[in-house]
Amino acid sequence: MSEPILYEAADGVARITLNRPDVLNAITPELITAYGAAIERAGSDETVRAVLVTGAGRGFCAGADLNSSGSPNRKMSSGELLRTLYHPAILGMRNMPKPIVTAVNGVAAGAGMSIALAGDIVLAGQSASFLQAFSKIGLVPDAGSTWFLPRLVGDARARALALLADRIPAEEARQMGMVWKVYPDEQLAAEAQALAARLAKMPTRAYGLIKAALNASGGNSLPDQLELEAGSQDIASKTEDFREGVQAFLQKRQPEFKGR
Ligand code: T3D
Repeated sequence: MSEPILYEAADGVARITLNRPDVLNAITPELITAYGAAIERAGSDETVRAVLVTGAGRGFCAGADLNSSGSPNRKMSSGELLRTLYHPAILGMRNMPKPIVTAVNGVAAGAGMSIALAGDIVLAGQSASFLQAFSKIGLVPDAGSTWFLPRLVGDARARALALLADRIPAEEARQMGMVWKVYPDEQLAAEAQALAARLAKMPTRAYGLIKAALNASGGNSLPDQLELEAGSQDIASKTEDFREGVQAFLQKRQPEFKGR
């Protein structure tokens, strides 16, 4: 049986591929366990400075595998499964102090849509689509969808998406604010790789601080957020990359950031 997650790292970019193409990369406990481990591995590898997540075949991820989710033999309840396997993976993505590009190459449904939206920059192929499939089978959105969606698309759209479970084409998802850019399908992989490679050459420590500040902003008052920014700037302004960035500007050349 092939591995449910493929992991390769080169030139500062870790590429994580959801790999059950016959079932649109539907999530089994084995897949989400391996995915969480891959996220952790990318986070702790100092040579990795950007992460790219995509799906094998014609789908990104069809959410929980309904063969295993619906099985009466399953050992864990839904809540246990989410708490022990999905949450570390989603939180691992959000808390990783490195940028994550999710390249949505086909349908992203249910928890697969949550994984897509947990990326820092979401790209999509023209034929990709987004589907809050949960209510269609009598479930509620999980793996972060009720947190990500209102923030990305606003409350009215989040409610309609969750309640109606309509399949939203990539371009409409971009217009709603879920997706940064949409590319012709045949260009998506190269564009996503180029973007991840570009991010891997940027000031990684500042990126980590930017992610942390944006993560905190939803729950912070303006004074608290200003304080957090000042503290983050204290750290960023002491990095080698800041010194290099200023020198490069003054010398009218491109900076060579080392991620330190
Ligand atoms: O307890 C818990 O686990 C709680 C956690 C829940 C988290 C969740 O994510 S709940 C939501 C689960 N996902 C869904 O309900 C989506 C189900 N899939 C679909 O609605 C459709 O497949 C899609 C809209 C995603 C794509 O449609 P389409 O027409 O492009 O493809 P298809 O023909 O339906 O699917 C292709 C194959 O993948 C097909 O297999 P076959 O007939 O070729 O042998 C289909 O059965 C399989 N597949 C698709 N989604 C799943 C799946 N197999 C298992 N689980 C799936 N989720």
